[in-house]
Amino acid sequence: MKLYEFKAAPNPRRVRVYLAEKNFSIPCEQVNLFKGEHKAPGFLAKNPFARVPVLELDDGRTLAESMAICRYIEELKPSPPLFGRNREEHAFVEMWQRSAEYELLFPIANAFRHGTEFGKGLESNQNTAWAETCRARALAAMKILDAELGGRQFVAGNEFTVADITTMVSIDFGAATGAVKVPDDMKHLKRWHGEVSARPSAKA
Ligand SMILES: N[C@@H](CCC(=O)N[C@@H](CS)C(=O)NCC(=O)O)C(=O)O
Repeated sequence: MKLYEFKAAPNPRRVRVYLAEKNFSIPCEQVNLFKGEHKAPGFLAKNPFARVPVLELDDGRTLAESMAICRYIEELKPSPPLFGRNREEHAFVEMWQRSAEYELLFPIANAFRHGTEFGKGLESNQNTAWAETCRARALAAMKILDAELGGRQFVAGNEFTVADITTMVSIDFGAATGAVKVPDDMKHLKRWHGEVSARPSAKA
């Protein structure tokens, strides 16, 4: 197997953090998005959507989508379980992972792409009003997560899961790019962020 990824991008980091939690290593190849390498014919043959990460399987087939890649590895190495242990946990992890992706990661990514100087490299037609809308959506999602985390240790329950990975990577990307930052008064979200950031996998 081989993982095509880009160190500076948040979605590939989700897979890297996941692999670190699993203690599972896969050879990686960097695809530089700022140089447009994801739009070269060789890479488009692997993922016509021109996005990273992509996992190339041993038989040559390619699997795109961060969570599809993580699920594939989960079947290969079930322990420790990062998608939950039973029907109920699977469902709640799915809900919170998907909510983090849709309500946090996508708005933060768009606030970055449409509202920052660096984002111009990826978004030729920037729309700053859209960036502001996305920023407000991300802050609204953070407020909800802050309230949820007042009642439990991790995003989907009392175990660390892929829902924490997507949430942490989104928040870190928002902060690193200056697109959206967690407000200081969101104490539960900050407590949780401190804890997940202290895990060795957060360095991935
Ligand atoms: N849903 C996809 C999203 C992948 C994605 O958007 N990747 C970004 C990097 S974080 C990308 O490749 N962007 C290329 C571009 O915008 O041109 C996944 O999780 O795999």
